[in-house]
Amino acid sequence: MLNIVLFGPPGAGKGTQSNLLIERYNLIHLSTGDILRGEITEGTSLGLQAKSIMDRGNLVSDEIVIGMISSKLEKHPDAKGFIFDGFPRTSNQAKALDILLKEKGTSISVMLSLKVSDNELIKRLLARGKDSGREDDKNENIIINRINEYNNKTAPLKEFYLSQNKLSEVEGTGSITEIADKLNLVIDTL
Ligand code: B4P
Repeated sequence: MLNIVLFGPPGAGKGTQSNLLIERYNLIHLSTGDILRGEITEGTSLGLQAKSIMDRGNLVSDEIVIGMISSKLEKHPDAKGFIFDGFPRTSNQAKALDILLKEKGTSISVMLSLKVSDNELIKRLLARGKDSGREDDKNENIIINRINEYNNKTAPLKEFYLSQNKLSEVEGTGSITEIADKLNLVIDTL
């Protein structure tokens, strides 16, 4: 199986690049952000709990997101592989993911980490906030909080995958196709 962790700060282009990678490699896309937003739209109790946390730019609890990923993995027993987009975001999530994949007899193939400057991230997210309706993209202070959450809780996961020899860092500034070409090159040489 080809199992990719697509990694990077908020607005790095994880969702954008995932959409290209799933087509090219025939993978199942698991975006915890999209799943959570789906729960909010449906008005589930999980969605209600998550909404105020996400609107402030904080991370939803590990227990909730690990449970979500576990049930999604079970729904795709015949998948050729998965793209984990926006997951894991904490060391507990990363450890849980390793265990869940081990139970399926597989493991993470690579972590593709997109590198983008803070100024570019803020610019991209404010631009998306103008028409996306996403509360967390509208206010610069909330975007900065998301970047801080990433730096404090999520960025250290690079060490976790580096210690497994699975980290590959890719420059995430440039055109969407240029970045996709660089990601494809890494995957094709695995
Ligand atoms: P996510 O939905 O994961 O969103 P994201 O980090 O904002 O975005 P992404 O990096 O995917 O950016 P995109 O491609 O869309 O998280 C939202 C919230 O959900 C979190 O703050 C948290 O509260 C919660 N959450 C999610 N997962 C969680 C977890 N595991 N644990 C706890 N909480 C969790 O790109 C952004 C913009 O840039 C787009 O407008 C795009 O068009 C543009 N863009 C992309 N590539 C570009 C390029 N090369 N050049 C210029 N613009 C580009």
